[in-house]
Amino acid sequence: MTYQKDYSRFSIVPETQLMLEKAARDQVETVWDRYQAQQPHCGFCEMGLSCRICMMGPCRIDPFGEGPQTGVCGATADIMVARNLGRMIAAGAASHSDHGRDLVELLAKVAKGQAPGYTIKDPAKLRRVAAEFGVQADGKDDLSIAAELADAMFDDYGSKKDSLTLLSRAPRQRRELWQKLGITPRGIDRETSEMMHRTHMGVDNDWVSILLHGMRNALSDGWGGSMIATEVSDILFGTPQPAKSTVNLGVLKEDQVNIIVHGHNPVVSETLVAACQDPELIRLAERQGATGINLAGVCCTGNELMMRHGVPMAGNHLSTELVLVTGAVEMMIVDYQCIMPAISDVAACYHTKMVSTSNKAKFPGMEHHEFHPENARQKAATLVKMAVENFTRRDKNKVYIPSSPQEVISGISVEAVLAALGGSAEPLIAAIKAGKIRGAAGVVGCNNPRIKQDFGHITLTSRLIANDILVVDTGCVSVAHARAGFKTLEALEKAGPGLREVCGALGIPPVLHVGSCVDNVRILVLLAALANTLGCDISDLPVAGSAPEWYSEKAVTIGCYFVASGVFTHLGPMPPITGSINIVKLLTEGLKDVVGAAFAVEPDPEKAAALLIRHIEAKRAGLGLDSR
Ligand code: XCC
Ligand code: SF4
Repeated sequence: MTYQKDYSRFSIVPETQLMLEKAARDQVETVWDRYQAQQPHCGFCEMGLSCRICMMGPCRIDPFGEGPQTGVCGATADIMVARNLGRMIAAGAASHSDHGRDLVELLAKVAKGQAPGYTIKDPAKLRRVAAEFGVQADGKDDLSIAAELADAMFDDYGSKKDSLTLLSRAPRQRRELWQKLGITPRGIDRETSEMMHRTHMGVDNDWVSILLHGMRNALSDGWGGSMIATEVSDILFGTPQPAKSTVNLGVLKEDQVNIIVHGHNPVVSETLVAACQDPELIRLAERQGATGINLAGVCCTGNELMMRHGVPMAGNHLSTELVLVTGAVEMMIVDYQCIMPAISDVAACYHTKMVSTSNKAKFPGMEHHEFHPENARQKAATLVKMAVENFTRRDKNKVYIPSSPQEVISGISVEAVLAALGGSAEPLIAAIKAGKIRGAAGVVGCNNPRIKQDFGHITLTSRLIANDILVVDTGCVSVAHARAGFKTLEALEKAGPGLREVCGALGIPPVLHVGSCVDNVRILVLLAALANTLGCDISDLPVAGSAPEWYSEKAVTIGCYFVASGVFTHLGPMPPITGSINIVKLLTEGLKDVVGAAFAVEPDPEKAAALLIRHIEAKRAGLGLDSR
């Protein structure tokens, strides 16, 4: 293949380029090869103009006006695009919220004493969240509170309510707006289920109405399922506190047993942290000729462990295969979401054992070891032992670790931000008012082979911090930023003078790691706290969101709940909506008059930076602050 020599076309990350060379030598196919093989992508699908919702179809609409202009049922371009987008939102919301449900189930099991190996690590947060759910804590022990809280949370998933509990965190103006628009989310599962219903043939055929329900469905994730996922994770595993860690392929150790966790839900990976520290298993590793057991993460389950335990991260989405190409991984343990099914084929070229752990996520070529709260501790020990025993099968000639670890400061929960600020958001607001910090941006989301790996993230964020905009990140961007050295105090040199001064005084980097994809809700909570302190709505704040390299349905949902919460949000890759000019206009313009924020799509990160900066300065002017 002719493109193989020029790996800088695929990624700006030097270690990725080196590993792609090794992959070619080892005859390993990667996501970039498969992406190339798919070119050109289907133009109908890219525009949202194909539909296979029913078996009168599948149907396509001709965007040039010559072929059919409706599906067999009569669906127009507007209806088709809206239904397709609606189903993307539903899938994203379902993914996050089902992850949240798994945590609530664990909380309930912990309360009943049925989950050995798990405890309540943050009882103070348990009590705070329980109070929000109306659980009386007086005189009760932690486990009784946990049982009642889990029950109350299960209720938020159902149909008994007309509003989700944690919406109370949103500013009053925002809640009133949602009410007026009829998009207050009622039950987490209900909104997703209703979206699937509405988009069945012959139900909701008003594209505006479908998209409004899309907002409601996304809000049920942001202020519902995802928020529950984050809060319960903090209660069970501890609320993150700033700590140092390391990133990139250099975190793999040539002389140790390397175990990688991949996926999203900390339920499995948390138990592995303890198992990897078991002195008996470490002695076993030594007997195999290793000097220890090294646990590292990729994707969001990696983010969860880094945030809470400082466990290093080996890479982000597009690096997941390349981690295995190092030939130094004894075992990869996956839970769910973003795990490419091809990954077992990569592992098969090396000695790496692949293990799946969730009853809802099985993969070809993986050994399935199902984790449940009841057996997780013992399963974790079994897997680590298997990994250790696999060390002697490693082929030293195939091992190549291309880089040395990059330092990173992680673990910035809202609680940690407020503690760093001395207990309240006031100092941050003062710095924004004084214009030292112009505003803040959440740069979040994935990698996507459509875009050179990390190029979108790094270019955009460099411009933002140089213009005194504080950046917070989650998901796979967090690894991109960390790899580029943005999460060290040295990175303050890249920041504008005001941001450098404020962050320098606080001893924090200009780019703050707030967590995994579900942890985007930490950004919502922080924005709500800022708006409530200022007595304004979220849409009045000098803030913006961006997903420069998004790929996943979850990212669509996140984008929608940010916009519906009043945050201007930029997307790098164009979502499949260009088949409907009405919908493009609504999402990029019209929504401003509806929810006070809209989307912008701009593949060029330089231009995107200009959009974000302009937006933030305009919001400053709106608040009566100085504006550049
Ligand atoms: Fe997946 Fe969350 Fe995207 Fe990374 S960032 S590719 S969704 S792992 Ni959320
Ligand atoms: Fe075609 Fe309508 Fe069926 Fe979609 S729902 S496949 S447009 S007939």
